[in-house]
Amino acid sequence: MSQETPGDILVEAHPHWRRLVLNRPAKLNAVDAPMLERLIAAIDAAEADAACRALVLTGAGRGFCAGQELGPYVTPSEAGAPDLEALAGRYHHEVVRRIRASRLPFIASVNGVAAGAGAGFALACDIVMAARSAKFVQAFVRIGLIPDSGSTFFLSRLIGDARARALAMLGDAIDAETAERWGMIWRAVDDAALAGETDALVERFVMAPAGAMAGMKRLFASASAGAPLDSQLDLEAREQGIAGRSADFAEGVRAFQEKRPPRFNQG
Ligand code: T3D
Repeated sequence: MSQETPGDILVEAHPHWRRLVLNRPAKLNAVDAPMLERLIAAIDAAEADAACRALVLTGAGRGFCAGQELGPYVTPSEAGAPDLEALAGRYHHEVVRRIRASRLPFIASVNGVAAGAGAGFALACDIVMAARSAKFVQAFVRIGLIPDSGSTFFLSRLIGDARARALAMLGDAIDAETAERWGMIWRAVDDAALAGETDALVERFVMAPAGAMAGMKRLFASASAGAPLDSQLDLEAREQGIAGRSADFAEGVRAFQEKRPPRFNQG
């Protein structure tokens, strides 16, 4: 494992996966534009590494991510109000777009509070695993904003309109167990078990057929965008054609017939 430490984004590189750590623990890993630029660059670098098969996103210290840093940059002043449309579009939403468009499975390992855009980043990931003490807060309304970073999209699809609206409009925190019960996240685990459970999960992705993972991401992107069944069936057939021509499929069938575990990603 190698570790780059550019400061607020730590990149822990393992042979076939990377852990990206949001690292501003004194502010519960609140983000600003330069930090998000570095996060985007770290995602792009993992994407460009053909050997990389999965990414873990987590936070340093007791928080996962407290959303946009509420500092001078976003504080309205005599010079005027900040341009939040540009800020969201160029930075926060680029993170969400990249996670969703990536060929790589993303695991959010939510070690503590995920608030505002921080909750959006977690929910954009393919699998969300959270420490039992972690909380999810649609904090936007508390400061007079609307939920961005994909929050209205993800919440209404994951937990339904009634709960999504209540969380967004009230800004109440929910704990990880409630989030699991509501289907917002994959699993809540004991705090002490989070790191180990995350590593066990990412190792499964390392062994999984990478082409099939990328195909699934394309399919879920289309399905969750609200594609009609007919076009989704066409897309599934096309993706299955790609998967069916892959070395991983040949290996998977052989392994099944030979009653042994498959060795994917060799071809
Ligand atoms: O263009 C755009 O669209 C902009 C993008 C907007 C997207 C957004 O994310 S808007 C939402 C921004 N985030 C928030 O409103 C959350 C603010 N934070 C909180 O509400 C609370 O901190 C939490 C509920 C997350 C956690 O509460 P708690 O009691 O566990 O911790 P704390 O004591 O409030 O915070 C600990 C420290 O982190 C504290 O600093 P201190 O007093 O110890 O020096 C606090 O100020 C700092 N901190 C927490 N969140 C932020 C922050 N500092 C700057 N920015 C933050 N977002």
